[in-house]
Amino acid sequence: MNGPTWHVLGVGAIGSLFAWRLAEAGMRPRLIPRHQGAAQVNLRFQPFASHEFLNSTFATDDGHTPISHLLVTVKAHQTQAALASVQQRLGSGSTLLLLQNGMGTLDIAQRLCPISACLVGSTTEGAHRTQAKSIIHAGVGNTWIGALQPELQPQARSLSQSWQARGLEVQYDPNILQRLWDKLAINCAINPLTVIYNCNNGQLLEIPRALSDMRAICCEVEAVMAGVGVRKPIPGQLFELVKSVAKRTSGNVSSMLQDARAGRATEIHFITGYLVERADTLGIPAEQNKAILAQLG
Ligand code: KPL
Repeated sequence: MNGPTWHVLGVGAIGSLFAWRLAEAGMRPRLIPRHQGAAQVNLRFQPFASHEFLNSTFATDDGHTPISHLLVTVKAHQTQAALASVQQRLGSGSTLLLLQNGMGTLDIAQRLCPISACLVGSTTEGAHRTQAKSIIHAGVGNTWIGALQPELQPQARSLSQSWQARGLEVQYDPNILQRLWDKLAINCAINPLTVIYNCNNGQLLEIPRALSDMRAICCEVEAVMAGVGVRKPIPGQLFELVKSVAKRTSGNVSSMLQDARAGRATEIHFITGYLVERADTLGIPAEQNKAILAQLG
């Protein structure tokens, strides 16, 4: 049994990692590359803690078949254009799973695909792509799936169960909003700092100024999360979470640093920008995050 065909929109590091896992689970994903072209693409993976590289060939999208299951892993700022390009092929029976950094893309998906089911996920897996286009799985993390609309929660639960049954390591989280905010906090406190200090995630823990910036960012995010009502403020808890992710993904080049080094647009407006917007709405000062947004935005 192959199960449903998953189309993967966004074949960066995380999209490729999940496409690879779906393929290993026998699910034959179809990749939707930015530019239509070859009928298949070859990807080269280095599994976590391995020196070996594995090669895999993936079928690409044919550009017209209706899409029943869509994994959205494009950069947050590419969501609008990427979804608009497949919108006509999504219907009332389609399921979208957004697995992206940042917040605000669910609103875009619901606006563009109002009759499809939009589920959300959060992952702390660390992966990056080298110049030679190899995907390096540099840090093992966790992946949660859920839904922000109560009526879609059973669908999110059954999706994670069916992926688990195929050996994929994902979990259903009935409180996915908390996970999304935790991930936003992680991205606010790690990604921009790796750009400012031009270092891998783990090196942030060794640079005293970076560490104190990280603490300040976490305090501000904690205050906003409390204001939004998603996390009871236990002082220092978020800082510990962020440090543990930086340690677990220490060898990884954050996605924002990969983008900055390649001269591409970054997700700063969907990460720090989103946080600052919420802080302003709630009247919470977020000076450290505002300074970062001014520097990198
Ligand atoms: O999400 C990430 C990213 O790089 O975007 C982390 C978890 C920080 C891993 O690098």
